Amino acid sequence: MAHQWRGVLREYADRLDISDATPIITLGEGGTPLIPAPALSARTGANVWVKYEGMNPTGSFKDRGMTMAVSKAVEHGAKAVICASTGNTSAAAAAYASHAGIKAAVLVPEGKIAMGKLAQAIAHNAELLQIRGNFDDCLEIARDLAAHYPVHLVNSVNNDRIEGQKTAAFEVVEVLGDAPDIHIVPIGNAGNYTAYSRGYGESLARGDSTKHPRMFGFQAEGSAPIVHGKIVRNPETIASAIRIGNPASWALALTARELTNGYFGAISDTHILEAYRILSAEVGIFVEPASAISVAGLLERAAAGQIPKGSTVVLTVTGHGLKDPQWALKTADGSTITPTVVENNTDEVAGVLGLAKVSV
Ligand code: AN7
Repeated sequence: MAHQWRGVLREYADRLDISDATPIITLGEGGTPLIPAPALSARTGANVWVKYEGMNPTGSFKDRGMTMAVSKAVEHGAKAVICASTGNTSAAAAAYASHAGIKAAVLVPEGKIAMGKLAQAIAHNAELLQIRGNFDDCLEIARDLAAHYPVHLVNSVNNDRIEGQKTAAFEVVEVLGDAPDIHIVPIGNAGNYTAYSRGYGESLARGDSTKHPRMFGFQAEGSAPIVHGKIVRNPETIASAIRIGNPASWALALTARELTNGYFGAISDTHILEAYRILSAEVGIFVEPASAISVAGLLERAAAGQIPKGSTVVLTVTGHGLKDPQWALKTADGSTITPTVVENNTDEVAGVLGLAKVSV
């Protein structure tokens, strides 16, 4: 009989703070594929793997943390959860809250989240409010509400989120048989950077791996507070998921970088979109722009001579391309691709495809 993956709380029950009193609110998250990327290995000389987190139930890595956060919220008697979001957290919060039969309220920056994510939150029956401000403003309000009203905060300032997300590192270690040499993630609030670092640290302590990977994290150039060491008041990037100027897990990320001899870098939107295209066209993996920054970061570090030949590198690509597909249809000069229209006729189609007829 086929074995069905049971979601990260059940699969890793022994490594999470859950008990018989914890209701397991799961949509089967985790167990995502770790995919070899020969085209990226060829470009860099490293042994490159892609952890495809878009394969989670709501299409992003946020599900790993949300199963934990919503399960613990329900255990504590919460009837409603709240979060601020650039889109993916709100989609996950909405889905897990609806599954649990509780309410979700989500605050998003007006006009700045991808259509797919907006649709998800509404489809899953969340109370979605667009705030006239950016993500950082939304988070401040969400924290304020959680402090003074009966709503449970499920942003990654809630440690349960980080705990759930650390399971991705466990999966990588199980598949590779050890930790990689380098692990690269996008950075928004730096929650995931922190979570992987914790997961790898625990794997090492258990004896499941022999080393801690160097953790590399990348922010978009117009939204790179950690890289530049100061809050960005008006963050800008086409990678809307990581348009964050004052990361919630900033301090934790600095500690994780120290611990792992890690690295933080900034990438331009142009290079993000180039990497986005390389990943979809040469590796066959479709992600949203924020996720492609892991690929762009790899290529930038390789060009700088900072990726040793033959080293094992894992890139986490955090969200599915179908959430924000418009970027796939844009050319480098910014115009939109319109597929060619052809008459309903085989010879016409063959002509447009440049096919010459074979004689039989
Ligand atoms: C696709 O949904 O912050 O550094 O509110 O959606 O752990 O914040 C999303 C973040 C990377 C950054 N890739 O992760 C939100 C939100 C994608 C994301 C990140 C996000 P963190």
